[in-house]
Parts: sequence; structure tokens; C-alpha cells
Amino acid sequence: MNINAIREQFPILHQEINGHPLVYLDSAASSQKPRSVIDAVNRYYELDNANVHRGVHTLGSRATDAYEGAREKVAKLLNAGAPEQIIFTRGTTTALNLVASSYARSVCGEGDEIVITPMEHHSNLIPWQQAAKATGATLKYIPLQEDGSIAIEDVEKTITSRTKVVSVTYVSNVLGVINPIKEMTRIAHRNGAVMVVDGAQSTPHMKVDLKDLDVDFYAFSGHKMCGPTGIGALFGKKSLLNNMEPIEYGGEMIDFVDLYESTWKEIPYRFEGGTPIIAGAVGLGAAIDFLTEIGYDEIDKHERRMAAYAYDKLSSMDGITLYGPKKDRVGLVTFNLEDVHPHDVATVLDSKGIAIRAGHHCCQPLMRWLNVSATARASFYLYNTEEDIDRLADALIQTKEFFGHAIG
Ligand code: 7TS
Repeated sequence: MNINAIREQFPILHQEINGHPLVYLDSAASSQKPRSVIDAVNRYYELDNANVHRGVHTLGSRATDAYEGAREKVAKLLNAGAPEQIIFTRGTTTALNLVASSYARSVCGEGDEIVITPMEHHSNLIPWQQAAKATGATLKYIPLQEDGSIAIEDVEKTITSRTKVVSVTYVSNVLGVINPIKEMTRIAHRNGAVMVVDGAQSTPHMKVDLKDLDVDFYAFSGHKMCGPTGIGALFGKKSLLNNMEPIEYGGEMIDFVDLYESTWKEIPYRFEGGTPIIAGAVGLGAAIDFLTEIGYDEIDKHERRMAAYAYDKLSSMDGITLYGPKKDRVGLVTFNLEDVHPHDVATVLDSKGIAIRAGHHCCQPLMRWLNVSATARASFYLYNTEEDIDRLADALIQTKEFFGHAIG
């Protein structure tokens, strides 16, 4: 992987922030976009723009082909099988809410269980809290081990024959841990539960094979994987989607409408009410082309190298605490500097042109589990270099000094 050639394709990276060359270490929040994605969205608006699934005119057909072509690309990327099992959504949050509002509320009742973990992003936690409240089901948590990883014995103990839904993130946006989704899915299925996976942090970085994992639902966002904001998708097995009620009603999703009764289109359209996110889907399709051309093996190798380099470099410093397991992690490091609030760390780093994220990362229960109110996080993607991490480490040393502490 030629990192310089890759960096050349990301226009935003070539600028100074506060008098320093930008070092972007916040891709877990949102990745940057390559020229090919920006051009694909522009080209769509300049040449093909129209509404989909209705016009008999040429632009309408082109827009429909582009939109449905993007759906096929998503299905192929994830080895998801039939493209109608891919529902375009605004992102991971909307996709998970769709499963919790439509599927979970129809199958759960008093005495049933919904199982999640304390490491979930609020998007994969609050929808289940609300579904549990609405249905009388019990929300249960698989406990985490000391380093934040999940032990299969604990999965076995938590999931029971009363469990209807298990919903877990593939990769934690704070701990960087990769969860054993395939084994967890097997256990969920053995107990008659469906497996929902939050793929927000896995899809940008790892080859995901939904047939092999055998999960029932899988959600992700385009903006974390070089695509535009406002587009993502939900994969659902046809047998489940076919029996689910829509949660949004209106144009595009209906078959026949009468004054007092209506019927719905087939999947996926019944879940895509209103004019869809056409340009977003086009951009996502271009992002998939971009990532697959480079190859997930290369991306994964590069990011693991970055993560290991960063982990080793930062953990060798005094006065720093790193969170999450040491091995088997994706390209991010979450940390705290002793006696310096992470917001202050991020502010000092920004003054040196380095963008990191500070806060609770939409994981307040996980922060409580870690016994902190907030953390700093540096996250890497295919365009980051060892030099970026050196700049981060140097800036952290200066931050410690700035706040009056020596660091080794
Ligand atoms: N799930 C996980 C694991 C995430 O990391 C995020 C976003 C989401 C769900 C929600 O995705 P959305 O596109 O619907 O917003 N995570 C982060 C983050 O770590 N920092 O900013 C957003």
C-alpha cells in the first residue's frame, strides 16, 4: 500500500491547522473522503440527478440505476446475498432503531430478554432500553473482562432460552476490541434469539462476511468508511424483514392506498419511505469501490501496524493510562493523561494541528465501567502514517509539560 499515493487522494489532508500541517486522528468519529467519492457525488448532481423509482425519463432511470447499483455494491461488499436484504438508512443509529422499533417490539414481551454489553455506543443501547420498557422485556448485559474483552463463558451464561434479541458491536469505538461475533451468533441461535450487530466500526476497517457470521441484522454508516454523511444501511435476513412492519409511512413505500387501509411494497422499499438519500448512496458506492480497489487486507494490515506502533509508543510514556486490550485491536488508542482533562489534551493538540476526540464517545455506561468521566481517543485510518503518531506522542509530552508534569 503506497501511503503517499493514498494521501494524495484526500484533498482535506493537505492543509495547515493553527500553523501546523493537519494530522487527522478522528476517523472513528468520521473519516475523510477521497477525491473519487467527492467527484461521484458532484457528477451525480451535475449529470444524473432526478428522483428514483418513478420517472420514465432518462435522468430518472439513471438515478434509479445509480441508487440500486449502490445497493448491489453494499450487498457484495458484505457478502450479504440478495440486495433486497439491504435497506438504506441515514446511518447506524437509524438502522439499529429500525430493528429495535419494528422487530424487537413485535417479538418481545413480559419475561423475555434483550441482551447487550456495557461497551455499546448509545445508538446500540438506548433503542434496546426503550424496546425493553415498551414490551416488558428485561435488558441484560454480558459482563466485560478486566481488559474490556468478552469471554465466551459469560456469553453462554447470559443468553438463555428467554432471550429474543442479542445486539453487540463488532468493534468497540472506545476499547478497540474486536468481539467474537461468530461464536456469539451461534450461542444466540442455539437459544432461539436473533443476532444484531453494530458494524459502525468494523465495516470501514475489516472484511465483513455476513454469510459466514450468519448474523440476522447488521448496521453500518457510510461516513466512517470514506463515504458521505447521511447514508448507511441495515442488512436483515429476508425471512425476518418480510415479516416486519415499517416504522415510517409515506411515499415510495406503499403498494395500494385507500382512504382507511394501505398495503406496503416488498422489501427493501417498504422500509425506505420518502425520497431516499440518492446522492449519499452514490457516494457510498464510490467509497466501496475505493476501499475494495485498495483491498481490505492491505487496509487491515496498515491499521494494525499503526495501532501497535501507537500503543507501544504511548504505553512507554509515564503518566498515561491506555484502555482496552493490548492485542487484537483495531486502529485506535483511547487514553488519559494523568491530571489533565481529556478536553484540555484535545485543545492543546488542536493548537498543534492534531485532531483527536475527547469526551465520553457516546458510551457513558462504558466510561462508568472504566471509572472515568471521559477519555481522549486517537483513531487511525488508511491515510495515517507513523509520522502522525510521532507528532501525537511529541504533542502529548508537550501537553504534560504545559500542565506542569514531567513525562518520561
Ligand atoms: N455504533 C458505534 C460503535 C459507533 O462508533 C458509532 C459512532 C455509532 C454506532 C453511531 O453511528 P452514526 O453514524 O449513526 O452516528 N461513533 C462515533 C464515535 O466514536 N465518535 O463519534 C461518533
